Amino acid sequence: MTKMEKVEFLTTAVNSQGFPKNRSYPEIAVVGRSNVGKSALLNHLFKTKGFVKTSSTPGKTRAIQFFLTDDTLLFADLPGYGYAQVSKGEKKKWQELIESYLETHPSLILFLLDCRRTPTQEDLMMLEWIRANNISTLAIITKVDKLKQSERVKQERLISQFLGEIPYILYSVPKNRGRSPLLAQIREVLFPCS
Ligand SMILES: Nc1nc2c(ncn2[C@@H]2O[C@H](COP(=O)(O)OP(=O)(O)OP(=O)(O)O)[C@@H](O)[C@H]2O)c(=O)[nH]1
Ligand SMILES: [Mg+2]
Repeated sequence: MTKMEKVEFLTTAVNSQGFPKNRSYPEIAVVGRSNVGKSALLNHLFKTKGFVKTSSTPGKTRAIQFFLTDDTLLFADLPGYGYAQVSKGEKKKWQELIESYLETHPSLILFLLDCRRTPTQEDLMMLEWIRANNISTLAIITKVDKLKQSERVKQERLISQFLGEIPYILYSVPKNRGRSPLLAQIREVLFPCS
């Protein structure tokens, strides 16, 4: 179920008309600010390199990419918010796209936060939206390889205070950290009886 033995790219959506027609699978939405590591996390989870597009240029993912794994689970890689270098009109379009997707109520949200950063106003808006809509959420603190132990502990405390009751996992793609606990959590939330 969460073996990640088969990974298929399903479709790209720039608006709600582009969402997959078959919505009978449990869906996992990957959200967070631009450059936080959403696409890299999915490649790591899928054990695919370069399959999900990652970028050193923030704000590159301007659409939602949908993936189906093991014929059972749908992943949505959402565009990142908070990228300053885009026009107001474009920002509004992305925001509408993210909102229209989240309103379809995915089964689980993976809410990514960069370990080096203080959560922003937009992260707070996301958190409040998650609470208001009561959707199962797992936070992922990304890029933990980028901080020394002492700094990491400090940042973990700050971010966990921000998250409150929401559970979180520390993640690093190059150190191969966080993948197994994340898969275990996904199983527990989405397939509790299996
Ligand atoms: N050191 C390190 N770098 C990472 C990690 N995860 C992601 N990155 C790097 O961070 C950059 C951004 O990663 P992406 O996965 O493209 O970020 P994104 O959240 O998908 O960005 P948008 O699609 O623009 O919203 C890339 O250069 C990744 O290689 C990590 O765990 N450790
Ligand atoms: Mg991306």
